[in-house]
Amino acid sequence: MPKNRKVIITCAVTGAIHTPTMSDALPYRPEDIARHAIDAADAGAAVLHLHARNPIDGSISIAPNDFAAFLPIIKQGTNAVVNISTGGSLKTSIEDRMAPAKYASPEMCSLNMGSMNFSFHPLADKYSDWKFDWEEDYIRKSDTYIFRNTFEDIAKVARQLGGDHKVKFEHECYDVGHLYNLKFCVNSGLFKPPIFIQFVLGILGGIGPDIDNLVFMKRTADRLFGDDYQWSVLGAGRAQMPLATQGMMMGGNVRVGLEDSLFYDRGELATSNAQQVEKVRRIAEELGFEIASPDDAREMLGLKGGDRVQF
Ligand code: KMH
Ligand code: ZN
Repeated sequence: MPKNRKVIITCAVTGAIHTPTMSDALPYRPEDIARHAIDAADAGAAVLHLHARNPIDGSISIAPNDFAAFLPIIKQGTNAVVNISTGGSLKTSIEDRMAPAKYASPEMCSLNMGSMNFSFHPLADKYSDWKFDWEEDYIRKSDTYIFRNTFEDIAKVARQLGGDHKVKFEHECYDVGHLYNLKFCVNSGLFKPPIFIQFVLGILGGIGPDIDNLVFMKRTADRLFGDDYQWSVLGAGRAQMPLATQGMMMGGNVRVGLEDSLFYDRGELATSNAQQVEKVRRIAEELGFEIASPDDAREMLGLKGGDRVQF
């Protein structure tokens, strides 16, 4: 009997897009980030994609201290792979964005594969009563943000985190051009197979969340990387579950979590990260796939191991 294909579920727990006003479920205190992460892992997430927040007002933080407040709790509570964002702020340098990962030396980090507009300003008009002062400005002004990820930035991350810390990257590709950027970097010797690509669909500034676009991204990646890559897909907002489902049927892995969508179903907010993981797991199992354990993910992605992190 052939074995069922294993699907890696990544859960992105809090991110840097949504704000506390948008959902009471969005975790920002360290104990809440840790609990959401552990519950998501218990529900089937093999990889936890993590950002930090200011514990008082939920604003975006890339301070290593704010990561240090939850990473040891997560390590105690689960064997899941920890993936730390290097894209956690749209306003700071790559050096600052790498600081949490340099402190923690995790098994994985995100690495964004091109500079782009990255905006969520249309969300601002949906809310009037903001919980914290920083939120409205942050959301409204995102129409001015340029998410800087130059070739030089990418090479710095590759050398310092990939080289020194043996981190494996979640290469976040928001458009087809980012796949070509990645190919250039692979040809330059910055990254070794198996590479792990996250197709990111539905961010304003990137490619739209259509199935045709997922097919286009996948075909392009097949042409560029052949068998030397693994892939996953995240659809922002309401595209999350449909694209995850389509992605699994096309041979991919999936990412869910409140970072990418606050919803459980159309018009219904999710109550937790674990709830989204449970849903995508149910869909995967109904489709006949097995869920990859953290150790399966380590083998599939060629990770250094949970005993080689620094937190
Ligand atoms: N929220 C994602 C669309 C990162 O952390 O490096 C973008 C993201 C970036 O995950
Ligand atoms: Zn992220």
